[in-house]
Amino acid sequence: MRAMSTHSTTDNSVPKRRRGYADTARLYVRSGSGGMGGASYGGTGGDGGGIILRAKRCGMPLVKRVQAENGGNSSRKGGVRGVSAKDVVVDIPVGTVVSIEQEAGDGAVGIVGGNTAEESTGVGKNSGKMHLLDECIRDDGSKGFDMDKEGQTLMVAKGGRGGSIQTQDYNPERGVRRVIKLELKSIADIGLVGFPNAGKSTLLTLMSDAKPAIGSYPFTTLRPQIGVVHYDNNLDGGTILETGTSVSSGDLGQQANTDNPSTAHTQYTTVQLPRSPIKIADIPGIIEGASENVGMGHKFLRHIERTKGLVFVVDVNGFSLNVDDTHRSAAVCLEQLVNELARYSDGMLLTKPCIIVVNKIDTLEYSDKLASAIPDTSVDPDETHFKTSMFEKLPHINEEMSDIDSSATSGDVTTNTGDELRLKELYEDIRELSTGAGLLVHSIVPLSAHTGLGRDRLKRALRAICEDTSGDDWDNEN
Ligand SMILES: Nc1nc2c(ncn2[C@@H]2O[C@H](COP(=O)(O)OP(=O)(O)OP(=O)(O)O)[C@@H](O)[C@H]2O)c(=O)[nH]1
Ligand SMILES: [Mg+2]
Repeated sequence: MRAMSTHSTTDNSVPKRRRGYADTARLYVRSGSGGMGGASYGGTGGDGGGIILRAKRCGMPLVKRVQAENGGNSSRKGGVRGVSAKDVVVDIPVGTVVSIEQEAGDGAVGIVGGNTAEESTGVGKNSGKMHLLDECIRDDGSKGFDMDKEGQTLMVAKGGRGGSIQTQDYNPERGVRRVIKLELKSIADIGLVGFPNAGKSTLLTLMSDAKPAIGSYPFTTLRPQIGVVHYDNNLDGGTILETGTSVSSGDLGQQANTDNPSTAHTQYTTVQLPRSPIKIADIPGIIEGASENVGMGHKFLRHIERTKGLVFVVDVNGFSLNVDDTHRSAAVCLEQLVNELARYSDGMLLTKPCIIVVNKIDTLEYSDKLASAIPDTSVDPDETHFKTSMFEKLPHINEEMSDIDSSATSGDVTTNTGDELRLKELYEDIRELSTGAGLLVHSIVPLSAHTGLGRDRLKRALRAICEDTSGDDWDNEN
């Protein structure tokens, strides 16, 4: 069995928390050519190293080029059998679709034969057979493969076989050079995470056309549901595209006189492009201990691994699983959720931008006034990119916003109610937690999935997250 070396994305030096989640990547791969055989004494050259992709729970590889060594030549003195080169293994995220973007060179491409994958490496011992990209033909005739199971391996460039009695004139086969395209499949743009009963499915119903089951008992949702949030151009602001038309100045509405620019002027029509809809995944509730497989366990978190962002949904009144269970405040629920997510796949879910929805705000006194006291940070994605937590820019609710009772509930409410204090405290707790955990919080959205209060703010925040150019830029910024 041949040795292998690994280009693991977990080995690089980019800090875990700030690594971006690029959806696509290109990888130039070059497998090694075989070594020369020895015609006069029947010697066999070593095989060239191959390039293998392995599905793991990780980000896209940061390397752009991967090259394997050539096999050693056969020699009377050094060894009748030349030394075979190591295969190179590159880890890529589970859920990546691999295809060939470009073949490089001429005769170097598509060499059939060479070492078989099973022989060449010990990779994927527990993950079944190694797949060979050259043998994975899609319906449209192109070569491509979906890496959707953890541990799956795919040989994307085979090493050339060493020259031997079986090859013409003992000449070796050459390696393969090609550009491989890696694309992450995504089931949804946004994932909802929260304790059971927080109102995730009710929120999905409010925001989208989905009709998930809703129940006043924990674990109503048993499998992921997808809802599509549509954006109305007039209400939600479509992209304005300006198109120019040259029109003869003395003859508006007639044929444009483009031959004589002095008499022509430009008229603009504005066109609103529709905002693309956003897909939201509602998954079963998570409770503390999920990483040890309590409740529904982590089974469903993989459905939100490939989203652009997360929405943490907490019930403003907190949560208890049953009457005998300890009651947890909304802030404690959020903390436990964050802890559970941190234990999942090295905390990769916490690298995504997120929104924190404080749901069931309608159960508070003066809910709409209280809701407006929480600053709206749903910036237009065209104007600003948020690469760090918005909380770093948000005011402390006590300092700059003075008191909720004067700024938000002026008029009919003059004193702090218990609800006001609770919301203030929650805001500060969330700020502390998100700063401590390094969350990329876009905003806190006070919401009532029942009455629709906060719906537009959430829509804007979702759009800001989805339209923000994520990915590699984040690495450079942080
Ligand atoms: N008062 C109030 N009740 C709500 C609100 N949103 C949801 N509820 C209620 O909370 C309960 C749980 O709602 P679900 O949407 O099923 O909660 P979930 O988070 O999907 O729960 P699981 O599927 O068990 O994880 C239901 O009785 C809802 O009617 C809200 O904004 N206000
Ligand atoms: Mg549900």
